[in-house]
Amino acid sequence: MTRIATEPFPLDVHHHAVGLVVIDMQRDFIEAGGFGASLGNDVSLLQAIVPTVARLIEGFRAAGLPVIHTRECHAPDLGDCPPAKRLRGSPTLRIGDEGPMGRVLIAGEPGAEIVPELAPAPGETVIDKPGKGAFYATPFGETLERLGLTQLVFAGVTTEVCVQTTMREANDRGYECLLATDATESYFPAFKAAAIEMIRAQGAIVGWTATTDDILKALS
Ligand code: C5J
Repeated sequence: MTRIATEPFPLDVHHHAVGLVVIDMQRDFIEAGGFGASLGNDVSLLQAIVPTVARLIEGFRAAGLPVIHTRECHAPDLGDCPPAKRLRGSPTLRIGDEGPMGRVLIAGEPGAEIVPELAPAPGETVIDKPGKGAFYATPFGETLERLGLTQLVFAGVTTEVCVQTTMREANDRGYECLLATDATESYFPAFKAAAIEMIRAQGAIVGWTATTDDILKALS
């Protein structure tokens, strides 16, 4: 057991029970021409965290701890994409449309892949999820149980959407959740800051927060 310098108070991490969950570090959110950009967002903010996420992943791998990746994407026939999601707003490209990186947010298309710098290693679980939360309509919960995890460190994008949704789902299911604050990002800096505050407010009502350096120190 190791104590991490987390906020709002220290968290004891159990090495047999902790894993890293990397949310949606996909080309469609991080590179020009994808879903994130089609919604009018500046993707450069998200690109900037790739080296930090890579360092966190390497730390977990070096410690022999599980790394789970998620991808927000849909079946080619869009059978798992509710019209209310696909038709929302007026993006330049909708989910399923042909874009510069293939069909937007469709499983198997180049844009839905995780950026090459963070590619899953052989044997690491990749969860394809049609929703913002990783538990909805996926085997994520069964995967966590199979790996015997009770504590989850979170990284990825975007902080206030898929990362926070998954943390809230996990928190309700009894997992202790820790967000790596410099290994997550939002298209909206104010939303990232607010999500971090919401997560750790009221005595870690959703979970804890810490920097990647402090998390890695506890793993080494
Ligand atoms: C969004 C995500 N923001 N991965 N997806 O649509 O946060």
